[in-house]
Amino acid sequence: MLNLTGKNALVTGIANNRSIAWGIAQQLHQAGANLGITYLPDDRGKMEKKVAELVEPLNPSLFVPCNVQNDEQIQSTFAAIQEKWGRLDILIHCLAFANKDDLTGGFSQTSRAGFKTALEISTYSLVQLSGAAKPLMTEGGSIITLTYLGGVRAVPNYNVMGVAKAGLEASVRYLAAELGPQNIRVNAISAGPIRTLASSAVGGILDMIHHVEEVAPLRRTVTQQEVGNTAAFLSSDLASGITGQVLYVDAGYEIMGM
Ligand code: NAD
Ligand code: 0WE
Repeated sequence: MLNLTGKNALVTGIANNRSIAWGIAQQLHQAGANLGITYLPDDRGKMEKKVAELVEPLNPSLFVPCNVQNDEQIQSTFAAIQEKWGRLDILIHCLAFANKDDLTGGFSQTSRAGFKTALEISTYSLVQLSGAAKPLMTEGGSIITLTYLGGVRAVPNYNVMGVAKAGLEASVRYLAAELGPQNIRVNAISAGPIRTLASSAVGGILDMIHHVEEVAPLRRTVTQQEVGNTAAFLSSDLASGITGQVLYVDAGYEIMGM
């Protein structure tokens, strides 16, 4: 049985009840993990209230603001973990952002600023959070990030996010190589398209989902819960021999040629 009792897990990327991170947090909680949740703060405190209400049933012992563009917030997040828990076992990186204009039209028209934003938030943040987690993962650990097929194939309109995901998957390999001697495993889950806040803002996402439903071996898309189950597995000792990998949770879509 999958058992995460006694493990401390930090989950980033919950915005609402459709977030993939929410599916992951629920499965980690069910497996007995002690949860810390971060949220992206806004000026009005609306996000804080919304996410706090959502995660309340999971009894998080840590609930902190963490905008990954803000070094101080990252520092204070890990200072809080050090102080309250003393040790971190599981880090879930489940966030991405690109400007909306950069997710449509010609990739060659991507601006310098848009490229920088997408890679800073979606790619560099994994490197930075992992670096901050490293000294706290004193009994080994598991770091998990979320990626998408658009990082290895040219998916229409995914554009600069595809480049960010390619960099993210390469970062997984370099982090796995560096942190392996400390028994910290680093892996990515490549999820098929799921309707979330981020994906619903994308034009044509429903057509993409219908295409997957026709072509994928399982003839359907995947759920947040299925991604959460895979994250719980990768977090656990059942996955003790797996690091540096990209694991597809996509109803088999990635293997198809037509
Ligand atoms: P979502 O909108 O629920 O989650 C994205 C999260 O990123 C939000 O919680 C948001 O607050 C956070 N975020 C954005 N900018 C941030 C910043 N500067 N600092 C901290 N947090 C920030 O959407 P989602 O689909 O659940 O996305 C989660 C992850 O899953 C992303 O990495 C995404 O690329 C990946 N993914 C999504 C799909 C899909 O189809 N939905 C498929 C494969 C991979
Ligand atoms: O990684 C993602 C979503 C990434 C994303 C989405 C948005 C929309 C709103 C990043 N930044 C933003 N910025 C916004 O302003 N996915 C894997 C879902 C997704 O996004 C696509 C897809 C799929 C699938 C964009 C184009 C084409 C396909």
